[in-house]
Amino acid sequence: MSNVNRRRFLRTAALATLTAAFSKMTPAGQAAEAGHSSPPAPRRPIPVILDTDIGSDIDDTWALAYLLRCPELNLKLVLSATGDTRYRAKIAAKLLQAAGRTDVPVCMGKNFGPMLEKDMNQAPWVQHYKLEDYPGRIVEDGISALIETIMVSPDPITLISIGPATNIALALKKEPRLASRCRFVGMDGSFDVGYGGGPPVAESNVRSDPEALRTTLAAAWKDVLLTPLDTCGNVTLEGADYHALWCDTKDPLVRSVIENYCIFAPRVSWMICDYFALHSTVLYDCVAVYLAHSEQLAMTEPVRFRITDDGRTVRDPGGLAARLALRWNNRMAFEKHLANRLLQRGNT
Ligand SMILES: [Ca+2]
Repeated sequence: MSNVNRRRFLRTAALATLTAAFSKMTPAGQAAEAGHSSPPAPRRPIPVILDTDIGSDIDDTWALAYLLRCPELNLKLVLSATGDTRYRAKIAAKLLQAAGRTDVPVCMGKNFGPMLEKDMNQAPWVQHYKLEDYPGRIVEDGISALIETIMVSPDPITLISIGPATNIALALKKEPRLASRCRFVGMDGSFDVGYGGGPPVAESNVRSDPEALRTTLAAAWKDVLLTPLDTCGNVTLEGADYHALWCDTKDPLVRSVIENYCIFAPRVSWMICDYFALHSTVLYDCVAVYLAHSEQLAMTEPVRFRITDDGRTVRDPGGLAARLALRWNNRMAFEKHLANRLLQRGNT
């Protein structure tokens, strides 16, 4: 090759390399190269499982409705936890049906038999509802369904636990490897703050089954993130946003939540809930659903702690490890976000 031809060849080869490199760039990369910004590519929805004791306190019902309004989350199944898990599954199924989400399997966790009528605070809502009429899948052995869903998922599942950890501990005993394939996000504990802003207490989910939560948190999860009462214990909807939800009778999902609240309010035994036309109860479980897709509005920190036999969570340098959302960056912004999602006011 002559010198002229060699230079021509090298110039052509260099140009071809540059052209190839540029053509491999994403449109965003090309835009950035050209000095333009472009919106970030949307993230794939996070596959989640909801383990819930829906049917006792009303916050689980709000939390499931909120989850269904989060495009960041892809609900793979609902698992009912503790007590009469068939009663709880009926509420979940009817709510999913109202939302048009019968693609979501409804699975029953370990059934502890009939509950007292006075503890089934939403029973009238499902009095005539039959699980057999749910158009989607109903699974009696929910523990096996939980394990199978996690083990076959190509993407790590985020397990959202908003009830006692009874089912999860049972699943871990059957298949310990499931933890390494999941993130765990739970509504558990009370560290510096208790109910109503009082001193730390034995929080209900922990107190109901302390041993199950010990077993659960000792497993090798990809990540453990908890909202204790310190953050979830003071979230409510009120004022104009609550009024908008109260009046949103055209939305079958929101209407179902409000129907449940109207049934729950005069039945609940542990508080006088005569304010149900004006504001919600404390929506503890909604915070766990939020933390499954964002931590922007809360501050988290790693903490080690032990779980006492009476259900208290006590800091202990040699204890279980988790990240805790102990304080809000902006609780009011979270309440606004929650109302906006339920009211389908844009993707904020
Ligand atoms: Ca709950």
